[in-house]
Amino acid sequence: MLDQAKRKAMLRQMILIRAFEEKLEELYQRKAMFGSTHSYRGQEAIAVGVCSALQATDLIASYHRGTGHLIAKGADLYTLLCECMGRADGYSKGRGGKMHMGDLAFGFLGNTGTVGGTVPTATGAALAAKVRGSKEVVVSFFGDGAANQGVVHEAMNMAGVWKLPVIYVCENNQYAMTVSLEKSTAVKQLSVRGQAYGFEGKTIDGNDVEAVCEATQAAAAKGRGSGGATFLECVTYRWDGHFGGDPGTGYRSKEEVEAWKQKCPIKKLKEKLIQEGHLTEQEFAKMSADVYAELDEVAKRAEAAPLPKKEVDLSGVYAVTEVADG
Ligand SMILES: Cc1ncc(C[n+]2csc(CCOP(=O)(O)OP(=O)(O)O)c2C)c(N)n1
Ligand SMILES: [Mg+2]
Repeated sequence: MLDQAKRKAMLRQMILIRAFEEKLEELYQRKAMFGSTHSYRGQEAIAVGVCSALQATDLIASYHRGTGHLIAKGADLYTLLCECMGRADGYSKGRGGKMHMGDLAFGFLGNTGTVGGTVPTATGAALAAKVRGSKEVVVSFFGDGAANQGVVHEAMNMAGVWKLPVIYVCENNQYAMTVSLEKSTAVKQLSVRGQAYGFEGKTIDGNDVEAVCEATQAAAAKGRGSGGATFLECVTYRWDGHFGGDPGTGYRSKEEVEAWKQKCPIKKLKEKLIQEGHLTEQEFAKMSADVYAELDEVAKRAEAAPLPKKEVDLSGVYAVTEVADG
């Protein structure tokens, strides 16, 4: 059982991630974003549950729907928002946008728009951790669509053979763009993908932040041990369209979306805490109001931040190295 302070911190962080996505949507609508948005609303329990089970030195790798992972792992909100808005103070100096960031200072290996692209990166980092004899664990976040990419299978096979300390967190939000899981995948549970490569695969409720945290704690303890990899299929739903310009209709019914909204991860934990007497409606309202107000302040600062200068376009792209002759 998680302690009450931790449960409340998880609730606050889920609200923060939701508020952040809503802020991005607002910025996108008034063309203040650099590139597109890929909302994480509805999936917050996965980023928060997983990252709250990790240590600061553990690493994560993410994908296009990645702002929740960044926030949960400890990104600075101002630097993150600046990057989303193409500002010079962003994690990639405003040159990458929300899909292309990385900062090892808080264990963030990076994200990319190439579906499945960071799964081998995470697996390689797990191999490095094993070779160095460190006790780091690496989490690889990806979607149900990515689970069908070739590189994902190649990486998982290596992790199985070499017993690497990696946790594959597959966020099964039921769709890859407009394609439902049942149209793209013959198996009912993606967790069998773990068993196929010789390690444990589990399907869990991805909207239950405590269940996600506990499953990750167990997988991390095993990885540190190094009993090898784990595949966690977290079943969830994306509330919004695939990206900012997609109304999310046409390929799914209103009833389906509504039914999943009833299983809101924030509502789930909030109601549990209230029922158990650890939280009141007033405390929850204050927590939410504080988070939204904090984010408004950060957004004001980010909007006033400078754009990148042309002269620094290539900085950080090339490294000067000594190359031996011959
Ligand atoms: C290699 C590659 N193929 C196709 C695309 C186009 N694309 C972008 S997102 C996406 C769907 C990914 O679905 P999933 O992995 O389930 O993640 P979700 O968007 O649902 O979070 C596709 C096909 C891409 N960006 N990269
Ligand atoms: Mg998906």
